Amino acid sequence: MNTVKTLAQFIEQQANTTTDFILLLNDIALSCKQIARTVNRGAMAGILGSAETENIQGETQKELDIITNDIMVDALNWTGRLSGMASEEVDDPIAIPAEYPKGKYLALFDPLDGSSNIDINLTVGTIFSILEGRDGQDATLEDYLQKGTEQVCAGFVLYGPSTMMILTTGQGVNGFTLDEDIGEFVLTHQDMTIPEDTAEFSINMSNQRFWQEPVQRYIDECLQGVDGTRDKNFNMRWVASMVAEVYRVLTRGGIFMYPFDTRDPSRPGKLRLMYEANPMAFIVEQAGGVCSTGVERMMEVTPTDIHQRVPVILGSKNEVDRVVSYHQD
Ligand code: AHM
Ligand code: MG
Repeated sequence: MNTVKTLAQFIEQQANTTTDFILLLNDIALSCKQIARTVNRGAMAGILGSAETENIQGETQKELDIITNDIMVDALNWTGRLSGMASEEVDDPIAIPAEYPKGKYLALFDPLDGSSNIDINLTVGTIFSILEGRDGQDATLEDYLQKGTEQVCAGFVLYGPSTMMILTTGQGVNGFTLDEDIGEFVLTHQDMTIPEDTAEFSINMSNQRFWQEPVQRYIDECLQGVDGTRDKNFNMRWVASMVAEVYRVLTRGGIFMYPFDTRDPSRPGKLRLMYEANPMAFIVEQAGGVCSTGVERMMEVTPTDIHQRVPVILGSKNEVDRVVSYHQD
């Protein structure tokens, strides 16, 4: 028999899952289905382009950044399963309105990652991370500033040719595809693992002059191919959507880097620890890969700011280990 297993059915069968957690995940899945629909309607929904406001990091927000953020907040704030939320698009943590009950989880999310790809109709996604807070209490800023190792769940949803959710609760990584006919995410990619070796790298080469020596050295060796010390040719990809890059790494291996660069000393990298780097690190490690800042395991970075940025080097173990070793040299 060809049995269909939905996301909720799958999670229910995992060890140590509570009803509250299953329902929270269901709420997140529901909001991602709404986002998928909104993204899919594109220009028909009259939502493309800039909202002419800036987020805390000084970036112009797209209409869809705001719309998708509101979808998530509205789906999650009243259910009694969260003690608070934090979003890449909102300056301060988002409190649960006084009229609603508080639960024990904290949800952190980037509602629409890769949003520079919206206007050109390429893959974007939602990234989320679940931490435990203080049950029944309003979350304080300190409650959110936990290391990545404390995450109880991390996932991302890809809005691409098909809509997919990739998820870990610390028991491996599994992929679910949205079956539009039944409106459910169904298990399609069980126990995803990242090959230890790869000959494919992802980095925005236009920033090359700002990189530090270890990354310069690594990329230089890749570019030399069979004529250099690596003795093999490398391929390169850059989608400018972390969700798409990490999905590719999960399916065929690779190394993805948004490394430290010297453009702006106040920004040691582009990607955000709490909404992007930590959830992806949890997923990548659970799939057998590695995620590092270059000098520290990502999930052991002590957060000091909810919006802090970090250098990110992730993917196939042997390549990431090599870049980390260049940092040690
Ligand atoms: P965003 O959250 O504002 O969309 O920014 C994050 C994205 C990542 O998905 C991607 O890896 C990176 O920014 C691309 O940056 P760049 O445009 O510098 O290549
Ligand atoms: Mg992002």
